Amino acid sequence: MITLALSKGRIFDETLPLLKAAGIEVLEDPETSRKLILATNQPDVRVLVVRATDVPTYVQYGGADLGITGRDTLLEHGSQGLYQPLDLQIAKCRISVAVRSDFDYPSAVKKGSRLTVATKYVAISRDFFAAKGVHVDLIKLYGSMELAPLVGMADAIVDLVSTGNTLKANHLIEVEHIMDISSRLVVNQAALKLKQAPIRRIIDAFASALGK
Ligand code: PRT
Ligand code: MG
Repeated sequence: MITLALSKGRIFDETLPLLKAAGIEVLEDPETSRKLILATNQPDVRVLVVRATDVPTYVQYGGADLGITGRDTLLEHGSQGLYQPLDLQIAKCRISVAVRSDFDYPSAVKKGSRLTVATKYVAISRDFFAAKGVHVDLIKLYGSMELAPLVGMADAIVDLVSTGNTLKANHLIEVEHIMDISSRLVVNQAALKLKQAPIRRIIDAFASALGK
């Protein structure tokens, strides 16, 4: 049995064409089914539906052989024990610093003042501001980061941006582009040894679907 961990939503949707290229069709829709283990047309391939931030954990501990997860999630989680053979170029976005449009970020940074930053991405933010020599107080949030500057809780946020509509709707502007994000295929290293042929077949099918 080959077990693949996926999160519902954009990653699941954008993975379907890649699975199809590997001859795998998921038999149920995670948006309507309450099942957490989904069968596929291949009797020896199944899909686990897990929280996006839990995908690396499932693969690391062998609950799943493979998973698909954002580079953001991998950087925050760490990638111990994970083999990362492919950048799948799906669920693309960027991770940025954003502030209220009336906040003077360049002078705050220049003056060396301490910046309060609200984010789900504490590790990425810590590394980014440390490399710039900016002192930050980080506030960990789990969602709706955009609110923090609006209610005076933070000077800035570090969050994912794709169209920019969410920032715009909340009167925030992007002031720094930290890095580009896309999703990666991650593989449990022990599973890769034990189930080499079927796992390689999936990696190769994904790679050729990506033109690699
Ligand atoms: O939703 P849940 O709390 O369960 O988990 P999650 O938010 O971690 O999962 P999900 O499915 O929303 O995101 C999974 C992965 O998709 C992320 O880890 C990213 O790698 C990738 N991805 C790509 C995105 C986006 N684009 C994205 N736009 N994840 C989130 N967003 C959010 C962003 O946080 C912001 O709130 O969409 C909003 C911004 O979008 P725009 O288009 O308004 O700029
Ligand atoms: Mg989400």
